[in-house]
Amino acid sequence: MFQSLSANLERAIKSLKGQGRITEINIAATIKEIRRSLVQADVHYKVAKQVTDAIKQKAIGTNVLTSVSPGQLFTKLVQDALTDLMGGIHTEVRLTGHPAVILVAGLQGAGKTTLVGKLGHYYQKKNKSPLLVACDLYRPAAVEQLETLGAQLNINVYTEPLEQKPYTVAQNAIKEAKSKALDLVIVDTAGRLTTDEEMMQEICMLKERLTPSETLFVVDAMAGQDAVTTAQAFNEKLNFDGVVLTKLDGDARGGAALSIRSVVHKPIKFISTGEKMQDLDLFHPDRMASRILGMGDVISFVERAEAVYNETQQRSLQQKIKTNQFNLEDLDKQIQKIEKIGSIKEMVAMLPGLGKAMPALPLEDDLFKNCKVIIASMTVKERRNPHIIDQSRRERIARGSGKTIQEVNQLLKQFDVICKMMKKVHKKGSNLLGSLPSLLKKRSAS
Ligand SMILES: Nc1nc2c(ncn2[C@@H]2O[C@H](COP(=O)(O)OP(=O)(O)O)[C@@H](O)[C@H]2O)c(=O)[nH]1
Ligand SMILES: [Mg+2]
Repeated sequence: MFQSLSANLERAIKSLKGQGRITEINIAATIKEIRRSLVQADVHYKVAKQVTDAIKQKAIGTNVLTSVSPGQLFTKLVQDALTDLMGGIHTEVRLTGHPAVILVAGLQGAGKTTLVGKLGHYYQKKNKSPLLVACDLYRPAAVEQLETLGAQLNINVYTEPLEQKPYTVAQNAIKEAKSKALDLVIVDTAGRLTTDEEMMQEICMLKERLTPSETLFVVDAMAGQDAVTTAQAFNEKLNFDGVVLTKLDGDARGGAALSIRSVVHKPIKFISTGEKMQDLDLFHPDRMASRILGMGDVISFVERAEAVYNETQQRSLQQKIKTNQFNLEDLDKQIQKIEKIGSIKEMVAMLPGLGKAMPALPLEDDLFKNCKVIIASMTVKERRNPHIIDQSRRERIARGSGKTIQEVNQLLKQFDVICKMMKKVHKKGSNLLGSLPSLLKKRSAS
């Protein structure tokens, strides 16, 4: 995410290192570089100037403590300025009413329908019972897309024939939610341009009549300044409550994330970082700022890990390790869990220091694919009793998985190493993968 902005800011701040004192003269070049980096990331020139003026003013008025270098101090000042620019603190999504209603709007292709699925998934985990409503009645495929997502997530989807009016469908959906005691209705709508009067009237009317507790505007972060302009135009007509930025996993430069708040005066509430249903995070300005400055986002990582690991499963895993019963079936399950947290690339980017090294690392998302394919070709008995896998079984597994015998051998060897490692970690009183969230939390809190 925002790799070139991160690299440019870091370079700008580095140029200050070694300076014993902060003066207007020795920070001038750094300030200019920071401004240039922001403009290059597609932040509006005026906004970039406001930010760097604020940094400059604070920097000059600050005494450098002996314990921090001017570079460190500057990093902190930039982080604070970016955090402020993005709104300072996280703004909650408001869910009031029975059921609570979330209305989702935006341009075609912004990621609305995907978001409706993601929100359903997100709130289901928070013990809500959502109903997804297909109100994009202009394309049959849009209704099917939502139905597919609903089926995949095991969430109810409300649909009606395409001839219906969106308002009627949404209204009936709310009735249905009430009768089934579902407490959250998430309404998907058709993509529209702000220049299309009729379509804009339709969404405004939908909002007026449904009185949603949250109207979210979805926009593709890759559009940069255009995303900001579109948000502004939508907001003038629709007066939405918050923004969801999508496709931050792509090569968006950062301009939209950084400027929307200060230009449109509406908070970003969620960010979407991929096509999978779990690729959704709450937007926290401070975490985003630290991510931009290459300091990672441990807290979001921990939140995702916590959503995947539950304590009971963790204890039973611990028990298995203790009694030498950890087997290939368990390994397969662990791999699936790690994959649920996010793509490997995404996870690495969230961890401090690793993000920078990332472009150099050949991180493939199918890092575990070989393992999974080989394990899938084993019988249940083999998975549960890896020690019975002799040469002839290895040959059969290799044939079945389309892998070489060496690859099968390698997996089994790795499995042995993993088991030994886990036993060691376990002896030290820790509990392996599941302890990662709490370990990281401790570290980030200290
Ligand atoms: N890479 C990436 N793709 C996304 C993201 N959100 C949505 N998409 C993809 O963008 C395309 C359009 O999404 P869709 O939800 O149908 O957009 P809509 O027209 O606004 O409903 C689909 O192929 C989605 O899978 C995201 O955060 N990252
Ligand atoms: Mg759609």
